[in-house]
Amino acid sequence: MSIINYNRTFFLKSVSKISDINIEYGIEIAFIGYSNSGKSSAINSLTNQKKLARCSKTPGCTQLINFFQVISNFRIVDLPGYGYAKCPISIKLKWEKLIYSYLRKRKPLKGLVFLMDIRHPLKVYDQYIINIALDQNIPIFVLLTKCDKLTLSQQKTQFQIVHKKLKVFLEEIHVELFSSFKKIGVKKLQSQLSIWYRENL
Ligand SMILES: Nc1nc2c(ncn2[C@@H]2O[C@H](COP(=O)(O)OP(=O)(O)OP(=O)(O)O)[C@@H](O)[C@H]2O)c(=O)[nH]1
Ligand SMILES: [Mg+2]
Repeated sequence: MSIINYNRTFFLKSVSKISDINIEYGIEIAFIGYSNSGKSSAINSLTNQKKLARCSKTPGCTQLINFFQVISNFRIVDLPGYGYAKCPISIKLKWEKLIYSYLRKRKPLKGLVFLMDIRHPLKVYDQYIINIALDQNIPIFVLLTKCDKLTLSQQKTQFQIVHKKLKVFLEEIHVELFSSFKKIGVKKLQSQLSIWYRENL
């Protein structure tokens, strides 16, 4: 099976409310995870671009959903990260509402790339998101990000812990080690997105 060319992906729009999306056709894959988990970096690696999705060392309180177009009826979506401690509670609540309503209501959404820092997997919010995805029958592809921060044997241990825990909830689980810095797992991510795209055509 040929992989889609992701290199020509471009920024489409940002919205702060679901009702502003205004695109109801095509197929969408969203990147979700804690703030600072590496979502924007993963999108840049996927698309082989340096600054498509902005990456920051200091996670912020932005609450925008960013849409990128891969090809005419295929989009990737950078969801605002959750759990950033320094944001006021009012902003956190708004985030939750935005993310939850996106996951619950978004018809073109056909898959979630679920990112967790390999050093801190399966935190409280992660479990909420998994439950919503299960509830809505949205398939999940798990990336254990920043794996370059651990030794190979630590990576293996973390992988096994996550795999074992997720097996309890998910019938079909895909967990991959991922590093945007070392370009680990990028091909697997590209293949999975291509599979989801074709399955939903
Ligand atoms: N070591 C290492 N650091 C990474 C990797 N990917 C991202 N980072 C760093 O982690 C920080 C956060 O990365 P982002 O891609 O901005 O994370 P994000 O999930 O988009 O964050 P928010 O937009 O705040 O939700 C940045 O300082 C990145 O340089 C990786 O593969 N390895
Ligand atoms: Mg980001």
